[in-house]
Amino acid sequence: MAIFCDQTGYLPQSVKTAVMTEGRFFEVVRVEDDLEQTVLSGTARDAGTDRASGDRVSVADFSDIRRDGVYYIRSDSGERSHSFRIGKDVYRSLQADMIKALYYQRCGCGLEEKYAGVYAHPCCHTGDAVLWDDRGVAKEVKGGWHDAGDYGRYISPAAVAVAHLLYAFLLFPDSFKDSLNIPESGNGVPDVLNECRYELEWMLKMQEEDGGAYHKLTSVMHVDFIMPQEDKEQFYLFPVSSMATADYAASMALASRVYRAYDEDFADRLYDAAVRAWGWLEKHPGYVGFKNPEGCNTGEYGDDCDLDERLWAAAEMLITTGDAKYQDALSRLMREDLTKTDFGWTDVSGFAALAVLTDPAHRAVADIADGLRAAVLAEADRLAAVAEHSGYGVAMEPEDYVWGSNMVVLNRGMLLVLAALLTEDGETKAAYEETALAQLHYLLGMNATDYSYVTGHGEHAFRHPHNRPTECDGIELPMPGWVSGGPFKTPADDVGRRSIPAGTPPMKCYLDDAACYSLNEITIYWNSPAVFVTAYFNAKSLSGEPYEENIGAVRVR
Ligand code: 9MR
Ligand code: ZN
Repeated sequence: MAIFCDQTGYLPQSVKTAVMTEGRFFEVVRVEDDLEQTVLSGTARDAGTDRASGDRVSVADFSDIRRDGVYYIRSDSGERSHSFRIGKDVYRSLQADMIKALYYQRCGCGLEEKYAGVYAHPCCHTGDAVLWDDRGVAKEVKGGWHDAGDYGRYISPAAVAVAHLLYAFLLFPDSFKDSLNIPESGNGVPDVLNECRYELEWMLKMQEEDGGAYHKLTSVMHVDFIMPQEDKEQFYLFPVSSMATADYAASMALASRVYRAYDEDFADRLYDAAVRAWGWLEKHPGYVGFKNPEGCNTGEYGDDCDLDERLWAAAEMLITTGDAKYQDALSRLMREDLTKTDFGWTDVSGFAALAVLTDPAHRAVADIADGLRAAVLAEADRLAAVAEHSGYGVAMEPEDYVWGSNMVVLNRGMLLVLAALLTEDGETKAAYEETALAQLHYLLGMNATDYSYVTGHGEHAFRHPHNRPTECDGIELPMPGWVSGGPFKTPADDVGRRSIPAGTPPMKCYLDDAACYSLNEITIYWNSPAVFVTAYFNAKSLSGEPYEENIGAVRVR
């Protein structure tokens, strides 16, 4: 028997639940100094058998407790949960750490002790890259974030990660006031934008003369577990793909809007890159895919459809430029059979909805906006129903536990946040928010493995990410703030395959083992949606409801 809770904690005004796998009677104990006091007792609600975990569960509701403090939950059979906090700032350092984690991925520069502490290391990956298709051509493409536990850098994941963060900043700016202690801190620009700029400056180098964006910048094979500065492999610029170029156009257009208020010149460079990328897309209306060449095992990020990427690009171009020609492109793409609600690297259609529906100037015609809004709300309702049937309150069906399932959880959290933003009716809005918050609770420990999937946050946080520097820096603990990929129903790495018996329920197919790259890697685009969801709740909790004001225009629609 066990009791699973959000190990970081709960906001005072929010719904608060924990999941018990046996037994029904529970007590919530408040801990202050050495004093323990039972502040609430009750009977957990039977929630039947949870399909994704196979667990028979009941749900303990302790929403009535609102007082700041440290608590834990115990059952009549003597089980106890990890301790957690109640307070309006419980997710504050979480958000900061999840953004700061990206700083540790910076490539092409040294990480100084002043900012990186024990994780400091010398400069890495400074050599020129050569074109995969024309080895005689060398280019300087230093910079950007290492994508994940490997040292590759890929355009689509980069575009998506930056977009999650920039939208979080645009919509919930009040939750981005903390300094991250990075080299640019104190320059008058919010640190989240400083950190994103490090990635964007690299992206600006990843474009060909004709506007196309290289699909990726990697070595041929992943290197062994060595520090980044020891990796002396040749890096290659792999061919342009239409998926990468459309993601590129979209993210550059979005970024030019965001940075305009801080740095006109930079915004102009981003704008120009976006327009040139769009030009490439116009000249190449057909799908231009990417497949890893024979013998290359670095990330592929393949995709057999580029229409959702083009849809996103058209939406961002329309909103950034106001030019009617993008309206036509957007209308045409809206007629394709595409989801409109995804925020992952393969399927980016949800960003088109985000762009159009949060545009204060309502640049998209009503037809388009109505179509997107209807799609968002329908998907939010579907997800709410899925979460309702999950014993853990998570909006995931058993088959949704794919490689990087925590990204799916968090992208769904984002969609629910967007639905809340679009909803006026107080009760419906609160229900969307509650379900969105439940996705964060799942991530932070209210799940069948008992792990908080964010390093350094929670009494039982995972500690062994598949991340090269973490494995070889000789430091016991990983940097705080990394989101694990999480359970995967059919593990693809040897250790995961060998150690997890066939038939294990999907939500339990997880190991906190650095060898498990398909279960426990970290990536920039698993952190970024977690920042988005967290930022919404921090904005609301730490400074009233500032987003109401920021997206006022949305609510009028
Ligand atoms: O996140 C990616 C996941 O959705 C795919 O199923 C998987 C296999 O193609 O690849 C993941 O991406 C990895 C990338 O290829 C290389 N860098 C590490 C990424 C995370 O595991
Ligand atoms: Zn590097």
